[in-house]
Amino acid sequence: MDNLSTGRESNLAEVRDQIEFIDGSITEPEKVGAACQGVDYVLHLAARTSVPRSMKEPVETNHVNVDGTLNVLLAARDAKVRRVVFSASSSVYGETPTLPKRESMTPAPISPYGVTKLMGKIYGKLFHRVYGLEFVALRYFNVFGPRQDPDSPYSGVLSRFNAAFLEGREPTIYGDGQQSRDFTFVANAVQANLLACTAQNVAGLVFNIGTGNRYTLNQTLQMLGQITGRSGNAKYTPPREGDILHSQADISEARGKLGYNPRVGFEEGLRRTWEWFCETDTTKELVLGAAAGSARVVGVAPLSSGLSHNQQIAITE
Ligand code: UD2
Repeated sequence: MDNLSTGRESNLAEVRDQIEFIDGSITEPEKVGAACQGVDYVLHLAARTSVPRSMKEPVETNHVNVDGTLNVLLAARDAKVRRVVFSASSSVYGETPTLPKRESMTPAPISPYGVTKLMGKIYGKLFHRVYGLEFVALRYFNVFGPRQDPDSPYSGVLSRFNAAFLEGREPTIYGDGQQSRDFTFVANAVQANLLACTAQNVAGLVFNIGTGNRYTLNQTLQMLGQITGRSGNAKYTPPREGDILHSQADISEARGKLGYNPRVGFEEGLRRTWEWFCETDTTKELVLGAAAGSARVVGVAPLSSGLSHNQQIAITE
């Protein structure tokens, strides 16, 4: 179930004939209720992401992330699903200076987004205690990878960097670029989700899902420059409000209790992400992968058209 507020249905092309896709939002209780019928595990990844967006629009962020999560938990409880796996966030650690972050630290979010992710976990633990609904929270550390939508100013930084490199623009860095993140390739997050469904004796617990390393934005640009063979210059602008300086996960809990083992490191993940951006490059010509085999090219928009990546995709379908 997805309301496609980010991403697009064509991302599902490879598996589209093996799944049922429900176009809907977690803010619609009837749809969530229907989606939970006959289901064993709920992987709850729906959210209004972005720290700066939540600073601007806290009410909307709260509505989706808190009210929506409550809808999911109620529907899962009523449908007697076996377990809910919730996508929490490293943003709940806030400015706590200690690195790496451990699950035992007291959360201290510094953005409305971080607060909503903390609330989701608190609600889930409550549902486990009060209603016996099995619940596991995964605190992701900056997940990135192919298909991440680069088109919003609120998109994840690596999707924006990749898009800028592809289009020959200088990426924007908020601050001095010395802030660091434990960038986590999406395949690692998928692995964590699957393990969290079936691991024994973990209901009610929260786990950091990262790699245990961290890279600054400046280092990231340099690596992307090496991978792409293109210039890694950037435009520096003032830091964003609510931005955390450094983030790095201690993943020993997830290793020990879930059997989590991040197999794709940062550099390899960055390389795969860049390859995906190149394969789906709509700025020069349309290279439709096998995954989008049913799409029909009806026109090609050059970069000079000023159309966004999304609009360019739209004219191919
Ligand atoms: C937070 C969470 C992350 C996830 C995400 C969802 C932390 C540490 N991480 O990610 O786990 O929940 O929220 O939205 O709280 N930046 C630039 N240029 C750009 C875009 C971003 O310099 O074009 C900077 C930004 O100011 C920040 C860093 O890159 O310092 C990462 O930003 P982001 O929006 O990708 O993710 P972040 O860390 O807010």
